[in-house]
Amino acid sequence: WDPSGDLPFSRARVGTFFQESPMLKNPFLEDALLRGYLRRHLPEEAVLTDLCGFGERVAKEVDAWGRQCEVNPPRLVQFDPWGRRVDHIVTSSAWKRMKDLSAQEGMVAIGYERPAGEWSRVYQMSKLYIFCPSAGLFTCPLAMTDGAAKVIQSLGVSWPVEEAYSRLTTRQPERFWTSGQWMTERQGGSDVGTGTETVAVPQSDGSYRLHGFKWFTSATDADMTLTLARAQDPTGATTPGSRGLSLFYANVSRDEDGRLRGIEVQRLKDKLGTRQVPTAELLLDGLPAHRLSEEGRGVASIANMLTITRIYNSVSAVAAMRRVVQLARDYAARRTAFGKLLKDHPLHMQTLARMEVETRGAFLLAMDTCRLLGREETGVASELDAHLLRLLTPVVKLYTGKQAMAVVSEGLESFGGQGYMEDTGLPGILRDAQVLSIWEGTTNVLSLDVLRCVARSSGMVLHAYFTHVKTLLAGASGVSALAPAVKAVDDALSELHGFVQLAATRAPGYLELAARDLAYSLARTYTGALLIDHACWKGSSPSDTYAALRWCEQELCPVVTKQARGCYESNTPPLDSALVYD
Ligand code: UCC
Ligand code: FAD
Repeated sequence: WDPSGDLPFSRARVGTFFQESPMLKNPFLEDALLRGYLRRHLPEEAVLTDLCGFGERVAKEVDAWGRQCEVNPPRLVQFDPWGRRVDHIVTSSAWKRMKDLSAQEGMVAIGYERPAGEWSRVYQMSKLYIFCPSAGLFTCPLAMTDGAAKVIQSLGVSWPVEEAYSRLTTRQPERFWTSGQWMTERQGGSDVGTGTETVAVPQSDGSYRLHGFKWFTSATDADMTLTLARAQDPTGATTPGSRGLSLFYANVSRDEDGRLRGIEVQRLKDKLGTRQVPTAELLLDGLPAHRLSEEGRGVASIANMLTITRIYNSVSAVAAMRRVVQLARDYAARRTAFGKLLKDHPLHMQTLARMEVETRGAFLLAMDTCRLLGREETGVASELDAHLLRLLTPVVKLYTGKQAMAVVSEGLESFGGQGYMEDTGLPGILRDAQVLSIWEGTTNVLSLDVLRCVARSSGMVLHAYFTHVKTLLAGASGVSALAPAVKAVDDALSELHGFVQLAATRAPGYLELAARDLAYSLARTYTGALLIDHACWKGSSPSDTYAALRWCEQELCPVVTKQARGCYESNTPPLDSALVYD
């Protein structure tokens, strides 16, 4: 710098202040609730050491690979230079590294090795939770891989999937396979029963050839897939609707000329987010496949996969919230405005504290579902546990999927303009969060799934819900610091009970209109009880109590408020339609 300023050339003067960026620290050590939850339920040294070490690796090494996956998205090479069809999905080296890492770290394997007995799913999902926001969305194929292993295990079929199962659950990178989940076709992703056009043509050796068009197939570089199709009878006829669907297994393999067997990749999707993941449209033109389910039991058989992927979705949603809160609080200790650090502005801290409460509640709801899954898989689940797992799976997926968008969006704002800048990596968190409420069942479709499981259990599912929430509250009786929260949840529970009894006397359309609000009420009330229960634990902190109190200040049971306003009466649908199309 030339103070006299008379040199003919000088560097552009850009000032001397540069803002320090937020720093990612070990996500395990940074997370008081995660560590508290594990100390309470799974205090095994080996588990805590593994998670702490993995957290360190995520912060120091893996997060940068995740960023590479985002900036080097997959691309499709459809033809070779001489015009031959090759359909190569080219992925980044970072994406491949994620696959090896996932195998080595046992991201799927832990769920099947079960080193922590009934708590193994909690262990596995805690690891996933630490991994997710740095994983470059490799968690998407992991979810489907775990889901496929679960389906194979629960169907108890050995041939031809024994080998596949061992590869899906291995820790050896060179043997590790990932799976796809091809359900969605052009006519329907929610309504697969009507929307599936793919036919399965029986072959003389008992196998099938699939012909159809799969409209969304994520992580299409997978080694195998589970998919739905309609088996043809000897006359070539198929059964319409859901009852005509069967579950098929197919290898995604290449012939000696390097061409995909029975598949053409039509194109890769151009997506808002999840750009790290190849999502393709596939023409199935004679894909060799094996039927795994009984004929017509396709949807019921793939339901186990949906349970797993929906739980992964929930854990990913909470992890996205946690990541943005973690970075925001670090930034608040580095950024100054109006003469003091952001962390010293009470209004800014209130904003972050609200995000923290949302994140804590969502964490406990998701982990409780993992707890139930672990109990079911190790044969120690009571009937009540089984009902709760069925109910909570759609509830936690739909609730956390929506909350992730809200918290991450607020989180971006806490970085000011920098939260909007692509090269900070922050906008990608928001883009990737938007999908969480769409894939694996939209909010409305899952709300209807809640109704379905309630109806099909003849009330047992709700009975389990009420019983368990009451048990959780009972543990807090006499804890005066929590009394307002306990009262709020208790009141909400009574209101919910009243609503359910009233709704049972109304026409089916009444509950359909209430489905989303009911699911939210179930989520918020249950989560309130979990926060209270955690705050009652002897190792809890004052912040655990504060979080429970704050959570329970919100409207826990919106379905009752809306019901009182007549929102579900039969005159509302035409009014809603008239308003929308006004
Ligand atoms: O989006 C996708 C992949 C994205 C990438 C992976 C990301 C993973 C997360 C990663 C995070 C980073 S794959 C596509 C996902 N598609 C869906 O989720 C479909 C959404 N639609 C539904 O869920 C619908 O409700 C359907 C398709 C299940 C409705 O089908 P049906 O056939 O009309 O339903 P039915 O007739 O009610 O059910 C048929 C049978 C019944 O069993 P039975 O006959 O024994 O009574 C049901 O009880 O299936 C059973 N069933 C279930 N069982 C249906 N749903 C369930 C369930 N959720 N759990 C247990
Ligand atoms: P639609 O069913 O057309 O839904 C449109 C709207 O209508 C939604 O808001 C929905 O909530 C609402 N709606 C539908 N039915 C009802 C009802 N009965 N009552 C009230 N509201 C209703 N699928 C796969 O099979 N495999 C994949 O790997 C895969 N990857 C994906 C990756 C990405 C990035 C995305 C975005 C999607 C992917 N999907 C995949 C598809 C995804 O599962 C579907 O898009 C999703 O299930 C919704 O189906 P749809 O697109 O047909 O929407």
